[in-house]
Parts: sequence; C-alpha cells; structure tokens
Amino acid sequence: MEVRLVIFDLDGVVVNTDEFHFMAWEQVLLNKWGICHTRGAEDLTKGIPRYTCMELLAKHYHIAATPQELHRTADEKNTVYQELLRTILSQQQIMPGIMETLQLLQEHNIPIALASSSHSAAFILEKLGLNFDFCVDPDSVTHGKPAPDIYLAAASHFGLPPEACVGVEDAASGIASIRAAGMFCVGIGMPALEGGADATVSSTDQLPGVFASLLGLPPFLNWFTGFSVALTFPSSLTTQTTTRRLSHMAGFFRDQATVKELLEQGIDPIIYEFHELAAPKHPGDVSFGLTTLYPGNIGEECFMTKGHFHQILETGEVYYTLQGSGLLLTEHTDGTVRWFPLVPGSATYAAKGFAHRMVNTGDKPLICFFAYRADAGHDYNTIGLSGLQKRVFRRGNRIEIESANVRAKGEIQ
Ligand code: PAN
Ligand code: ZN
Repeated sequence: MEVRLVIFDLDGVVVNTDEFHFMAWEQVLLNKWGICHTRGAEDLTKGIPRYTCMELLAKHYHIAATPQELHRTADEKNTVYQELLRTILSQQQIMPGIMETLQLLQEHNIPIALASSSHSAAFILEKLGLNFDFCVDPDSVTHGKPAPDIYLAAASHFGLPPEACVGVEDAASGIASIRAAGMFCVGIGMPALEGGADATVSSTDQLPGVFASLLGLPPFLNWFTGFSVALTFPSSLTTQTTTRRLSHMAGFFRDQATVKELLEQGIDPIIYEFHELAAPKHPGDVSFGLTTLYPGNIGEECFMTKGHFHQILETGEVYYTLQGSGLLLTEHTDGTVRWFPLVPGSATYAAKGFAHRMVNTGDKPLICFFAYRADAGHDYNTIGLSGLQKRVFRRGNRIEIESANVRAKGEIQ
C-alpha cells in the first residue's frame, strides 16, 4: 500500500498516561472511601470512559453510593488527573520508539494525525512539544470508538480515502474502530492479536520497524530487542551485499588457462553474491543472511564460493537450502573431509573447526540461508593459499568429486 496518512491513538500509543490514571483513582478512592486501590482493579478500567470506570470500580470495591455521587467522584478523579498532567507530565512519558516513528514519517512527508477520545489530548501534545498535523476533536464525531467515525474524520480532513491511511492503536475498541474504517491497522499488544490487526507488535519500540517496512525502506534492525524481517529474494532486507566475480577468485579454479582466456575477453561472470545483516560483532549475536551461488562452470569445475575457516575456529554454522542443488564441502584442520548435499528444505550443519564451501552442481541458482556467531570472523587465507582437498566437476551429466591434486601438476590448486 502507499501510506499517505498515519493516525495515532494517544494513551498507550504515543504517551504513557497509565500511571497518572492510577494515581488519580488511588487518591480519590482513598480520600472518599478509605479504599486502597490496586493494580488489578486498575486493569479493569483501561480504555474505558471515566463514568463507566467508576461504576466498575464501585462494583469491584462494593461501594454503596448514589449514581450522582459516583458521577461526582469520576469528575473529581478527572480533576486530579488533569492536575497530574499539568504538574508532572514530561517527555519521559512518551512511549518508546514514538519519537523515531514520528521522525521517520516526517522525513518522508507523511502527515500524522491524532484520533483520541481524550479531551486532554491537545493539552498533552502541546506540553510534550509533539507537532501533529491534525488532532480530531472528540466532540466533533457522533459515535466514539469502536465506531469508525473518529478515524474517518481524520482521513476526510486530508481528503484521503481510508485505504491510504494507517491507524495505530493498543486498545480493543480502537482496533475495531480502525478496522471498521477500512484502514490498515497497526496494533500493539494482546488486543491487536485478538482484534485482527494487520500488523501486530508487542511494544511501541517496534513501530519504527513496522513503518520502515510499510514505506519499503530497509528494515530497522534492533539487535538488542529483536526484529523480524522478510527473507525475500532478491532481497531488499540486506544491509551488506558482497558480489564475487570470477576476477575476485581467479586463482581458486583449477583450469587457469580458461580463467585467463575469459578474463582477457572481458568475460567476468558473477559467481555468487551474499547478503548479510550487519550484526554487532558480539559472541551472543547471530549473523545471518542469504547466499546465491549461480550455476555454471569454469572449464569443467562447478561454480563455488571461496570457502573459509572462521577466525574463531570453534564456530559451527547452519545452512538452510531454499532453492537449487549443490554440495557443502567441508574440511577439518586435521584433514578430515566431509561433504553434504544442499537440497531445498535441508538444513546443513558445518561443524566447528571445519572450513566450508558451497558448490553449485545444478542448473539453477543455489540459494542458502546461513547463520553463525557474529564475532566468528572469516579466514580466507588458509583456503586461498592451499585450497581444499576436494574439487567438484561437471562432466556431461555427471558430477565428479576429485582430490585436488589429480591432474594438477604444475597448476594452481
Ligand atoms: C557464508 C559465506 C557466503 C560466501 O555466509 O560467507 O556463503 O562464501 P565465502 O565467505 O566463502 O566467500 C558463511 O559461511 N559465513 O560464515
Ligand atoms: Zn562460514
């Protein structure tokens, strides 16, 4: 979709006012009836208009009071709440990830609107210095959430159809409101999962990632709190791409005459490319990505990756084959050689201490997902200088694996 407007709910999405609501109820319940308010009871009141909250709390705490008295108390709670907003509301109450999300949208010239049922919304935005392009007046709409009115009012202010808008909510009634409006719904927390939001996250700090993906930008990778990315191919998810052509690995193939001839003719095919997310190089982080090894051969030798040991030798690595067919050639520092088929759906484990190299024995690009400890490092020199013990050739319809030194006298290994 092309996102042209993003409409936010306020409480629990942009700003964390939960604590203020709790403190306000705590104060009036204690003053009036000597009741010690609990977090459990507070949970009953989330996202509900204050008079209904008061009725629920009266029932919960067995308060005997007239409807008028309850009504008055709810208003008193609101006065205390307003006072708390005036005195102690600060930017600390802005939800995590919100500033980054608003900045991302502003950088892409996407207007932002607020659709909150709270009469304090405009005051809160001003106090926090948040500039929204439009703030719907809750009194201007006939039906509150879960009716779609408030979200539709925001869209119509900008003259936009609902399909061009994204709504962001944390409460069930708000999610229902966005969905009834026919907008793309980004939901936060359990109500989002239950309410059928189009994209769900567990915390607002994941919103920059959601919007980056909606805007078709490279994903926002948070290595400290986690992230989710689409493993599509060809891939826009990658932040580091390496392309290796024949000229980058000329000495790796046995048939040096062919290598020379091709390069002299200006023929320098891409042998493989790999895309890797730039994981922090910490022992606990995991680096992962995709390698595409193209089909083909140099002379009779199948296209292959350079291959490497890891600088931290004690590193295992997982390859998962998505497409194509080939081999993973592995070789231990003690000389042990093992090779494994790479076929779609198979997971292959290159054990610690083994150098590993992909070889494409098929006629389609061989695409593998790989994952290994992020600080492992790569040692290309050992393989680069002495090669692996085995080489793989295509002869007619046959794939043959030979010791590297067969027919290799005088040739570079
Ligand atoms: C893979 C390889 C990738 C390219 O990510 O790095 O397939 O092969 P070379 O690194 O041998 O050129 C991997 O094994 N990483 O550790
Ligand atoms: Zn590796």
